[in-house]
Amino acid sequence: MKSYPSTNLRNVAVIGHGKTGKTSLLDACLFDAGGAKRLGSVEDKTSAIDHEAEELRRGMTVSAKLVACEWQDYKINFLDTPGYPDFVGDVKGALAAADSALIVISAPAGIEMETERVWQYAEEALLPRAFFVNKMDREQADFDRVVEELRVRFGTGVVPVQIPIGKEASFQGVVDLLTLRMRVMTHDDEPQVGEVPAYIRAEVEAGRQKLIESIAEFHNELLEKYIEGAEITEVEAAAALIEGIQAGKIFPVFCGSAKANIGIRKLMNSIVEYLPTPYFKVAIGTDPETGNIKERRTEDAFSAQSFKTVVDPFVGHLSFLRILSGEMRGDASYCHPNGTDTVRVGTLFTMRGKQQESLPSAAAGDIVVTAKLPSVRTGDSLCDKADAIQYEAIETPAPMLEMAATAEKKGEEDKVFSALYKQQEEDPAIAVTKNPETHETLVSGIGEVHLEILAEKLARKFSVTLKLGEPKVAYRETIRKSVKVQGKHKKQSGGHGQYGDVWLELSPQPAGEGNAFQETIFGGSVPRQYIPAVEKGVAETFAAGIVAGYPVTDVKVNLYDGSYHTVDSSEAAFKAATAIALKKGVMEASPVLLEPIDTVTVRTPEYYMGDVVGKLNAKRARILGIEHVGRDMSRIQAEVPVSELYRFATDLRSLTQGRGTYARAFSRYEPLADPEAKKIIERRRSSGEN
Ligand SMILES: Nc1nc2c(ncn2[C@@H]2O[C@H](COP(=O)(O)OP(=O)(O)OP(=O)(O)O)[C@@H](O)[C@H]2O)c(=O)[nH]1
Ligand SMILES: [Mg+2]
Repeated sequence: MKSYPSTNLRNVAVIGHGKTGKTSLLDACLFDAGGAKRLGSVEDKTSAIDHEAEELRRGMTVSAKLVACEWQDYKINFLDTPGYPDFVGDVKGALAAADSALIVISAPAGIEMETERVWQYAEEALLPRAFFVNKMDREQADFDRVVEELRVRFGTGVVPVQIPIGKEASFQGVVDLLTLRMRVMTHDDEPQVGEVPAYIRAEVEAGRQKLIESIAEFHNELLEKYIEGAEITEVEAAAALIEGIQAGKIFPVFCGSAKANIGIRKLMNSIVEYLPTPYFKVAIGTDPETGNIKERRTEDAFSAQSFKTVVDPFVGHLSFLRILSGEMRGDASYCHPNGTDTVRVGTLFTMRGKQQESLPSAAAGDIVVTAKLPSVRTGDSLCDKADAIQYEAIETPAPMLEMAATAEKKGEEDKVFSALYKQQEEDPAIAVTKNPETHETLVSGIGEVHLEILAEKLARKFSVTLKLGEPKVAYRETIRKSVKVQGKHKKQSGGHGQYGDVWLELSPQPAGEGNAFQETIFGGSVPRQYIPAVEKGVAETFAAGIVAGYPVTDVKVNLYDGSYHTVDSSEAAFKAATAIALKKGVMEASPVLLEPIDTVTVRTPEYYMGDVVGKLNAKRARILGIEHVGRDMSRIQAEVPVSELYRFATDLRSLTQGRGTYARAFSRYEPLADPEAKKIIERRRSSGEN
């Protein structure tokens, strides 16, 4: 593909609720732009974009794609994104790389759960936004109703710039309200392009009038002219419209049908005309040496940021880069301020969904793909050596669901975990940690589908089977009162005997202090050389646990008396005696189980706040506070036992129509009351682990 100058580029993130037809829309764009020989279909599994096995199996996008379309003398870099909320990481990456967002709406369904959420992400990314009302060919498609809904939810800046001709089965084309040109599909599939016919002229005129009114509302000069009744030319209206869109005040609405390939060419024309070029973008970063703020413009030295990484044993390591300034060339070396290395870039590519195509070079504002840069992670910067700049990392969503990871096949642990780390490079929303207390490897992600697909990807790409299960809770044991106990280990029948005898005083330490060991032996009742063995015995017995096999904590042990035998005493005998004393002592000292408690911060629409609080209460939570944040959101702070938090992500999603999110952090340990404590002790005993 040839390279396009910055002014002739458009970078558009295509976002929206699942199944609204984002991928189908881009299949149609690709076909109309000559980038695909036939019109791909998600339904028939012939999409040029959704092609990964996990996508074909489910009929949904799980990973963002670059879909470059050459349209007239422009290149539109579309970024297709998943609608399913577990893949929000890819949506945010795409928004970071784009200059505008196209929000796809299903005409029969109108605004859905994710519509509001993606709108908010695009708003936070300060991107101009436009709507595409898709599926106009479907029953119950009602353009006017959808527009009304959008205006109620997102304000009067939402303005249709097209109107549909016909609807449902008879939907046949769209009229552009500014140019007053239309394009309709006729029965023999030959498009008819031209002036608006007489029978819809009145409707079109009314739509145009409304459009001009709306544009004028956001443009003082035009408003004056409008009030005076002066004529507003098409050029004036278009200029004001573009200004309003780019300022994030006007949100144009387009419509069509991806499946019937109607309205798609007009959409691409409008994208070229109305949506921003990257030419004027000013990127802000810092000097990696001094940390001072730096600005970059199109003509400055080269800089780029990676917004997505693909790791695949067949395709290799692909980095998706957004060029923020200067020109990028293939076969060149660039500075990589996030690492210590200089990276050597090979061929530059663009992608039409799954298909790669090489590029001779790429201008500022373009989106390119490079292979074999394993040190470059998502969010990293690349730049000219002479004038280095580093951009702020791209936000990764906080994981909400944590599961224990093991290998299905014994002995494959290393293979599974190394595959897991590789996949994490591709998907930074996955976190892999090790719990030092339970010795489990934990994998966290956004939700169940996210982790399910992770396991499927590991199987397909690395031929390993990852097993996911409920993580063990890291309970602990402690005591409530002080006791004195004796432990005596004595075997003296025949041969070399064993003899160890200790008196220990166990007492509770303040919570969180940990264990302590002390000796106050007087007169050598336990000889010096055996004291380290006693201390070691304490550490080992406490680590293995006594009541239910969980580590004993916050206990002070004082070795204050004992006895020995000149021949039969040994380190091993004193260790054994210590274990006997502790097992008896802890059981006598009012032992309790401690459970970990997390502080949880939930964000939910206010409307669902009551249900969420109810759910938290059922999970033995202590509500610390409820605050009003933003327009209609609540923030709930609570302390919740870790054992109750498993699958909370799933509960929260179903309670809040997918709009609630939460973050958690370890707070402290707290005594666990019966009957929970009894249940855990029973479970542990019956599993034979203790
Ligand atoms: N009738 C009709 N069906 C459509 C249209 N566009 C898409 N579909 C169908 O809607 C379903 C979902 O389409 P996709 O393109 O996969 O939707 P998506 O928004 O990419 O979905 P996710 O990737 O899951 O977010 C498929 O069965 C499409 O065939 C349309 O304009 N008209
Ligand atoms: Mg899709």
